[in-house]
Amino acid sequence: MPPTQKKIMLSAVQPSHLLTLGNYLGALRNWVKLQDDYTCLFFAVDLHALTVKQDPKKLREQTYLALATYIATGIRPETATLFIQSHVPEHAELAWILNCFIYMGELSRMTQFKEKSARQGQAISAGLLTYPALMASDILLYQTHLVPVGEDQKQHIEITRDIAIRMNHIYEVSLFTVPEIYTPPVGARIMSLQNPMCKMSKSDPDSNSAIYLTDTNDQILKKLKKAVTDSGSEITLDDQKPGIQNLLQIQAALSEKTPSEIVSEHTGKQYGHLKIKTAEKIIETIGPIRDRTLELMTHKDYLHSIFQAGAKHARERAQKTLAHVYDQVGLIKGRY
Ligand code: ATP
Ligand code: LTN
Repeated sequence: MPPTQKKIMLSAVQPSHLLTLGNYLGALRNWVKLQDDYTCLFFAVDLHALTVKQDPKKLREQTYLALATYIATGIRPETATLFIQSHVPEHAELAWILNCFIYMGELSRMTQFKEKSARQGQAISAGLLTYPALMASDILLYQTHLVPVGEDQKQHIEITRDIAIRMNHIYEVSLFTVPEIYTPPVGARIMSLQNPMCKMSKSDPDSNSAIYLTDTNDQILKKLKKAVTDSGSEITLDDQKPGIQNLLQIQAALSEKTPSEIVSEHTGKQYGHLKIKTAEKIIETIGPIRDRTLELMTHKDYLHSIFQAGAKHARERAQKTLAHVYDQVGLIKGRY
């Protein structure tokens, strides 16, 4: 299909820590798989990362690292637009408008807000609450058709759709395309290696809970060996064994097989065997991505040139939507 006729696909990751195997299976590798069928925009949401406490130096480094990881996993910078959220000021500008069309009740019901604010104690930033308005802005600015994300982001895509429909209805004009979500059949929710009832999360303070995409082979093997499993010793598809289900999901996702096929491959084997095999599979996939990411991190000028060009291109698109929205809501034309 000629590039101009392709639909828009867009997604992003927060550079709030090192990227994880969950980010890879739930998001990044699906971007790679789908990239040829869409006009793609992928970015690092550094403004979103600020909703929880960040070390400025680390945030900068992690932002480079996120972009480097996108390229290392196979996103082609020649065809996809890669950029950093804060380099396109229209994201924050549209977010303000959207904030005026989202209800407090909707925001406070978000699972991510409830979970993250519970961890913050007294000091819960307003940004954590209004996070979905900025995310909706990220998506709606580009008239996006498809958003490939992990399962935990379903609620945020739903609220984005609701705002788009609401504003299109209020102004009786098509301000925004209503986006669809894509979640993968396997790997949409990888669980923590230390607590298989919780999602693997890059900001989990226990570094044994997650495989980072920059982990060495040795670290991967050690983390898998330490992974919390369940009582019993038989490898079966059983919801009462969440630790084992998680390892089966990871292996299935990495080998493009179903979890039951993985179970058959382990008939008569013990948990320890499953852990080693899972580690080997992770190393096989993550190893080359890690090496390429670290190599790209030694070429920051190259990375810089990619995300500078990406921001310029993204802004051209974003400005069109923002100008239309400003006009429709009744703001006097200024700089546009
Ligand atoms: P944080 O801990 O900072 O909230 P995170 O690890 O949850 O970070 P995000 O930046 O919020 O990661 O998510 C980036 C993308 O990765 C999203 O599409 C999200 O759905 C996906 N994702 C995150 N964690 C997982 C997981 N455990 N399994 C599958 N997909 C995941
Ligand atoms: N909230 C997302 C990250 C994110 C995003 C986006 C994903 C911010 N803006 C736009 C897809 C599209 C998360 O994964 N926590």
